[in-house]
Amino acid sequence: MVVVAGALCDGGRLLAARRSAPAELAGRWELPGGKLEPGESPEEALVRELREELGVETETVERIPGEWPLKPGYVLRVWTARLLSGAPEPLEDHDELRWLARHELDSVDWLDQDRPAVAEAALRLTAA
Ligand code: DCM
Repeated sequence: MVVVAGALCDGGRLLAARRSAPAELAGRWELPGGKLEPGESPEEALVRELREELGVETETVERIPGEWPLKPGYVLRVWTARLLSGAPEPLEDHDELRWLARHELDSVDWLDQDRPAVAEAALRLTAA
């Protein structure tokens, strides 16, 4: 099973989202996303998840190479994404959002499995 997550970049900053559940992950920060639904491409799933969780319209830009193991049977794949409209709000699954500049990326406690993708996304952060 594939879990997709988005490195949403805007104005040279990356969006970090603090999980509100489950208990063992609550308080840790992640790249927002979720599980594919039947028949969806990963990119479609990510656009849907970001709409549901954050209330924004986005488009995927590029896959960050690699995949990272989650619980048994699940892997994490990450895409960079661009904001098309809206301002992210923590509508579901998160209780706080922060836009982080490259030098601020270490200021939140990322989920271990998200850290390699965050490091790669940092290299791709541009002012665009
Ligand atoms: N997950 C993760 N990193 C992310 C997004 C999700 O490790 N950036 C994990 C947390 C859950 C699983 O994927 O175990 C499914 O996520 P969700 O509960 O958000 O659907």
